[in-house]
Amino acid sequence: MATNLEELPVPIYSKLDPVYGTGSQLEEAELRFNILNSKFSDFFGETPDLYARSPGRVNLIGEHIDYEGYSVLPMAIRQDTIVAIRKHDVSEPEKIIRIANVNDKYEMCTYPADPTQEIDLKNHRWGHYFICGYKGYYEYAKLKGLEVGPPVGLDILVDGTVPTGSGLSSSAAFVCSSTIAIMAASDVSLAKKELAQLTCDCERHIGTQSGGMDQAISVMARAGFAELIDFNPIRATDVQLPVGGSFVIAHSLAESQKAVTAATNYNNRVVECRLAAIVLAIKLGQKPQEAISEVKTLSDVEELCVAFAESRGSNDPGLAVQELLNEEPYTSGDIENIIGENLHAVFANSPSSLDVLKAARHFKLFQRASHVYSEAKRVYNFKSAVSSDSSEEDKLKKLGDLMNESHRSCSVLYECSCPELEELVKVCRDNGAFGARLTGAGWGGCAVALVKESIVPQFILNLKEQYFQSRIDKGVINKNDLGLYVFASKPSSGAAIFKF
Ligand code: NG1
Ligand code: MG
Repeated sequence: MATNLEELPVPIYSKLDPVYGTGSQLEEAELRFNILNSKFSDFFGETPDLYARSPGRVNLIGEHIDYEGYSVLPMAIRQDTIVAIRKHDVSEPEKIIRIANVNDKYEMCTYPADPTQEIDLKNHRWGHYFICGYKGYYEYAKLKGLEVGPPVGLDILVDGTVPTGSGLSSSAAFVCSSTIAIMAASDVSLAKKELAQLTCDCERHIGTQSGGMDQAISVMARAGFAELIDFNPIRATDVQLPVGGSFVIAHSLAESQKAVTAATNYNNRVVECRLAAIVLAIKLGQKPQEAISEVKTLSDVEELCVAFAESRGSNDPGLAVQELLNEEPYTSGDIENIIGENLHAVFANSPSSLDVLKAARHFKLFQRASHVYSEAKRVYNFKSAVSSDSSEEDKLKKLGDLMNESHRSCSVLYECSCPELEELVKVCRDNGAFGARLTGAGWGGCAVALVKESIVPQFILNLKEQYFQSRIDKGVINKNDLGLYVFASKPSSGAAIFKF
């Protein structure tokens, strides 16, 4: 059943409890907002106009397939980013954006108010993520012909609790809360599904060729549910997880800096998938020039692959991959021979793809395409296992198996794991998880494990002992911060605006 919530705008609240509930969580939130308020006046000598919050997420299944057009199944977590904003009056002389952070690890960043400024990708600064949202808002306004007036100065204060570089989408939480803050401060509101698309486009200004999963869940999540997110058009369908199970998130402590490693990791995989799709299309009879201009993703050639599979009595697009692509990595020369075009010409309009070509030695088309088609199928199997009429225990086992298969595919075929994640996933399974896998882009960051609810406290203790203790001893993390690196999470709610 579709929620239809995606047709509504981001809610505006005058109190914290619709988002932060009651008890200790509410108390914590009250404290955060008090600190935000007083630091805001310390920094800027004024009070904010409003606050926007957007959560991080954990992806339960469907990794590295959103940018290939396939559905994914994440849930929002309670950790979020709050952006406090004050828009200067046009009469105020300073046309500067000042972005401060409650955490003094992050120095204040300043930018000109000019929304057409280029983001300096060679010099990564944390404030760039706000500018992504800022630029995106003005591009949207221009596209829709909105009268938004000349750019003015902005005072911004950020408070983020999503651990960075962890695969929990601190970046999307920041980009979404920034975009929502600048829009709300400008009295512009739009339906969540449009906002999800816009914020996805916004984050691409940082130079990663992201799919839209993180922004979609951050904007559209509903408390108590995971969401099946479909793309083209973006849509969210509530998924009620089986009772008796709980998702535990644990950080491998290997930090993955996606904005910095894009050319060899994330964007490299996007390029490999595109090349795999073009080669498949040509092998399945499409004219090379037509394939190069029309085929963008593996989902674009799914129909052709399925038709091929059907001629052999199957309906699995993976069969076309098995039979038509080589397991041996392809050199650029190999691919150019098949497609009859220079690779630099294929990607001439995408500077970040040209960076990938410069850095790549070869392209693993077989492995990447096999992962994508099989992972897309696992998402649907996960969704149907949840809604099947098996016992809750059987459902949990089935979900765990699918998570394990997903991890194996990420690790072996997509090669986006790392030694720390392998060790952590193993520790999770050894301690009784139904299943465990890396979550998010990988190459570091977190694992997610599905665990019987009744054993969660003991499970977390075991992880502390078997994975984290040696790292505490080596000084990698502080013992008192453990709660930030391993915790159980319930599905939390999506973006919201606060005006008090
Ligand atoms: P992380 O790195 O966890 O924020 C990234 C992408 C997602 C998706 C996953 C892999 C961004 C903003 N997000 O997530 O769209 O492709 O990797 O499934 O780049
Ligand atoms: Mg991210």
